[in-house]
Amino acid sequence: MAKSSFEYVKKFEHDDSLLPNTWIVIRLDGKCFHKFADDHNFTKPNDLRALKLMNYAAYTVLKEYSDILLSFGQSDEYSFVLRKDSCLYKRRSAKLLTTINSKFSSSYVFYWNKFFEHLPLKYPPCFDGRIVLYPCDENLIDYMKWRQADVHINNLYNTTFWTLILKGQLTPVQAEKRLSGTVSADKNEILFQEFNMNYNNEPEIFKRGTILLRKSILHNKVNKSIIVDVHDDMLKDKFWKENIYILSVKK
Ligand code: DGT
Ligand code: MG
Ligand code: MG
Ligand code: MG
Ligand code: MG
Repeated sequence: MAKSSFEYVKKFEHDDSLLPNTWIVIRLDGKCFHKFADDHNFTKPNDLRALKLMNYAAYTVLKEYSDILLSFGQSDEYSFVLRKDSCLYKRRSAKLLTTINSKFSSSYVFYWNKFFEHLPLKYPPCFDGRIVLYPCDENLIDYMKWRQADVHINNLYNTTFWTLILKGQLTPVQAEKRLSGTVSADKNEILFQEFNMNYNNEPEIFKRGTILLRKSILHNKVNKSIIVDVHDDMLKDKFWKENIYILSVKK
């Protein structure tokens, strides 16, 4: 069939393929989830249903895209790490970001009721997304450590803040004042001395977020790859020593 005279418009599209042989990290984050959490009565500071829904939406993404080796989620965000040599969508940036975001977002809505049974979804949530490239393993590992360190800092603050309000009868303004200028050790002390709470005993999913990774298991004498969720400490070298194979898995 002859080309139409309109076809020249295709030349206006630009090549957005990502640099070869670099780690591709795609991070999604809920838009205005401060409000979304309030509108859907998420428990404070952590809502287990919401975290599990995020994990499940990410799981559907990993199931679909075998090039994702590892992912990490906390609060309203999820990061997906694609293999360095991935040729998925010819490494086209927009295609990767939009399809993965779309798969995640629609799964979040599709599986809402699986986790929030009788609570209706009041409006369609929205997630932003970005792609960051990391040239070496060290940068990628530091990225993962950075996101997990963020959970720790936020969760210790939020746990102490909401304990002061819910159990200590402080107003949010008073709680904020009480915590201003405090370091981690001070917050641990407040929880322990005033509320008999040992922060170390808080659920791992709250303190560390969730890592989704692929593990090979023997099933009926056949090697099978499964996706598992763990809450390990990525800030410790032990995690990377034990799991470094994830980064070098051959296609
Ligand atoms: P953004 O990302 O700039 O559009 O704005 P937000 O509001 O999404 O801010 P962000 O992403 O920095 O922080 C995540 C918000 O999500 C945080 O303010 C509280 C809310 N959130 C996330 N997980 C939970 C939860 O388990 N329980 C409650 N109550 N709120 C949560
Ligand atoms: Mg944000
Ligand atoms: Mg957000
Ligand atoms: Mg966020
Ligand atoms: Mg099409």
